[in-house]
Amino acid sequence: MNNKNLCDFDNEISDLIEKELERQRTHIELIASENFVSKAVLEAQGSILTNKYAEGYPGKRYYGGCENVDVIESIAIERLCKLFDVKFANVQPHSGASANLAAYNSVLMPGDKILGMSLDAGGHLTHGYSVNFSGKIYQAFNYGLKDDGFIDYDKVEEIAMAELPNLIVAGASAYPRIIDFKRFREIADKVSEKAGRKCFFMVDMAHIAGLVAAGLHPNPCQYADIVTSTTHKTLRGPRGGIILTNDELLAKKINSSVFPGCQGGPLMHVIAAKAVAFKEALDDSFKVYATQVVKNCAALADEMKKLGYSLVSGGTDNHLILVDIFGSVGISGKKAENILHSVNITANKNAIPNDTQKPTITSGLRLGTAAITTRGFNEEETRMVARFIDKALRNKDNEEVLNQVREEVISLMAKHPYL
Ligand code: DSN
Repeated sequence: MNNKNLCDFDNEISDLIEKELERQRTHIELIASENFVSKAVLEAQGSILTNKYAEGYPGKRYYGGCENVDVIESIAIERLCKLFDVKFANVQPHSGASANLAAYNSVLMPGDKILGMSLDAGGHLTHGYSVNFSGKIYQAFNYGLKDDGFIDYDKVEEIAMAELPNLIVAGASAYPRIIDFKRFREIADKVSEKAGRKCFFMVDMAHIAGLVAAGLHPNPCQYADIVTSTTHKTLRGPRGGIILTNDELLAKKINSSVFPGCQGGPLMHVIAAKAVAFKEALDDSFKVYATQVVKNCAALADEMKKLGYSLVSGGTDNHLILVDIFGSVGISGKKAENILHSVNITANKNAIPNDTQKPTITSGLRLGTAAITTRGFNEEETRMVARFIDKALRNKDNEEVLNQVREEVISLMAKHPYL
């Protein structure tokens, strides 16, 4: 076996990892779904647990030698249940999309109807988009936003009562406001009554999981039949997925749907890293962190508005804002993303409601504060970020100004080291 360190054996890959570390150290990270994990999470994820096959669940595996990984997975489940005050959890989904696939598969048959937020309103591919499995296996219906940028709950109810979906999904990738899970539950219950069969209510809380864990957003677990999430966004864990429920029968169906329904062997190194991240999120310091994420986002929204930018819904309650960049300064989302990249600011173009630009161009820019808050940014530094963005966009053809902004970004990041 090759016993060399990575840098000695494969300096091509090793150099690229070093370059990526340097990029992460020297750029302001504003992608709302990204974050920086701790050394402890990295250590668990990079561990020898990657060697182990453990198809099945703790105590009921299809392979021998699972005595240690059984305990690791049980600890991850126990911590996760405590974190979200929920009875049952599955920590095996490889990603948020896998979690959603397994969740749907646990209660739906092909051809059943699902109702989710449309992609251009801030929803997710797996909530019924036509080119995704969710829009192909199931009959998908969409809801959107009112003109004020808030979810149109009355329209959700109207569509739901007309189409009688088997499942309603709430949750978003680019929605800056608190989601009224109680209202969704009431709508699902009305559908169940009219249809004479169950309409399941599922929440994909991937973006806001860290805020929910810290008590800064209502917890969907008390309203939804099934809650899915990723673990790597505001929750600040390794890249992966989870599924939660308070219903014992559903928990059994979810477990069979994850394995053997949708996945084979679980990634035990990732599950160990999830357990470490859940321990971090249970600590009081995580509440401090998540509170600062929200404060920083409010500061970002306020400063962007002062600088003349229009925000979808007029502001934010959570970790992200959606800027109508085309409407504000006549620059498309794609162009804005490129200009910001040139000054070491990383963000992503995003469609806005009723977008006039193509999905590959967009009118919007999504900005999130989870990652910069991990790096220790306070509200004043977050306001500086807004001013950097403004300066870069308004001087997009002036190399001298762009170089100056890049230098300012690099010196700000030097005050907030990573690893
Ligand atoms: N790609 C994620 C995001 O950026 O929100 C959603 O899966």
